[in-house]
Amino acid sequence: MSDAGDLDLNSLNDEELTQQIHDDLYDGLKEEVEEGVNILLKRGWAPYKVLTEGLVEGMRIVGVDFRDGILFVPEVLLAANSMKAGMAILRPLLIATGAPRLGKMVIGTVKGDIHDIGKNLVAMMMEGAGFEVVNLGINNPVENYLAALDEHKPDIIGMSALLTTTMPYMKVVIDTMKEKGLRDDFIVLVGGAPLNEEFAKAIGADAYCRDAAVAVETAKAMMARKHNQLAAN
Ligand code: B1M
Repeated sequence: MSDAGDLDLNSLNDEELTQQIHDDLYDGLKEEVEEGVNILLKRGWAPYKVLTEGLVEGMRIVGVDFRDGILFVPEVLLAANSMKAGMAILRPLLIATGAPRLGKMVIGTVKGDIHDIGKNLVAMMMEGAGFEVVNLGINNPVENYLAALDEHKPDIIGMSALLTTTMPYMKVVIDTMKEKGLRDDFIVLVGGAPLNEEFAKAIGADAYCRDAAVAVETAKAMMARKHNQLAAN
């Protein structure tokens, strides 16, 4: 999409640089994406603004061209790696808030699905908001979730799915929790591009989270409700 060549990223204004980060992400130019992120941070941009306006928007554009058959898996993998490199710079900044511990969450991408950028972003934002997060990674069968619930005793279980073929697996996890009498012990939050509120309701989740910011707000609200209920009993 772009010819990054010997372009001096420092010479670009904020708008041009943001655009250039989108192009470099699209082209899978990891080092250029890292440099762009660092420059915006040095210019005083908040880490969350760099994340949403630089990286997430860049990946949205990649997604459109992937859908339309303009980009293919190898190129999208390079873009994903560049995005992850940018996220790695932002992660400590988003997490270092010193916020008090609000609760614990176990999160993972469901079985059959290897998309992890969105899930990792949710994990990062939750940590930044003061939640302890246990990240189970990708391709998790129900057994992984159950083992993590047993081992880590979280307040919240989060599941991510990016494919229409893998999202039904969330119901397998919730149904298994019900069978084992565990469902009501945990707040179940679900997210991922193909989901919506109706789906979350239909499978018996507590809430659908459109994005990472909504996940944080929903988790906070549900934890407050849980504490109020405990206090009332
Ligand atoms: Co894939 N892929 N992909 N892919 N990929 C999509 C999802 C797709 C929509 C692309 C398209 O056609 N437009 C399409 C799915 C179509 C469908 O099911 N209807 C698709 C496909 C088809 C595939 C393959 C089948 C392609 C193939 O092999 N032929 C294959 C499947 C592999 C598998 O999983 N078994 C595949 C592979 C890949 C790559 C490996 C190349 C790569 C993943 C790399 C990685 O993740 N490490 C990849 C990518 C990068 C994408 C797109 C382009 C970008 C996804 C992403 O990272 N978005 C994606 C297109 C798209 O989504 N528009 C696409 C950025 C991220 C920040 O957003 O993940 O939505 P998102 O997360 C958001 C929210 O959804 C929410 O918060 C996040 C942050 O705000 N959220 C949660 C997510 N999880 C949450 C969990 C929560 C709460 C909120 O818990 C509480």
